[in-house]
Amino acid sequence: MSTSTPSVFSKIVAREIPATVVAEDDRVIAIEDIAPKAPVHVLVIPKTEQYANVAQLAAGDPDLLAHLVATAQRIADERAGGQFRLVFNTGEAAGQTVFHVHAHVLAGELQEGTLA
Ligand code: DGP
Repeated sequence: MSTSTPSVFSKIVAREIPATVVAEDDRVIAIEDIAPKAPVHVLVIPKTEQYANVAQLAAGDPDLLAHLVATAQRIADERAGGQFRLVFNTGEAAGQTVFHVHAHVLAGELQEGTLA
C-alpha cells in the first residue's frame, strides 16, 4: 500500500531526485540502479506506488505487470542480447529496501553472492 510519504522512486518519477533514466512511458520508468550488482543493473518501476511488491501488483493490475516485464525484456534486448535475470525482492528478510514494487534487470556476471 502507498504511504503518505512518497517513495524514493516516486521522487525520481517526479524529478525531485536525479536518476539515469533508460526508458520511460506513461506507466513505467526504468533507471540505472544506484549500486549496480552486475554490468547491466536496471530497475523497472511502475509509476504508481500503490503496490508494495510483485504479488500485490499481479493481483491488482496484471496488465501493468505484463507491461513491466515487456519493458525489462526490451531493455535486455538492447543491452544484453535478450538474456537476463528478473528479480523482485519481497520483504525485508529477502533484501527488499524500497516498498514500491520494482524489478531488477540483471545481465552479465553478478557480484559473487548477490542476486540484487
Ligand atoms: P530492493 O533491495 O529490491 O528494495 O532494491 C532497491 C534498489 O533501489 C537497490 O538496488 C538500490 C536502489 N536505489 C535505492 N535508492 C536509489 C536511488 O535514489 N536511485 C537509484 N538509481 N537507485 C536507488
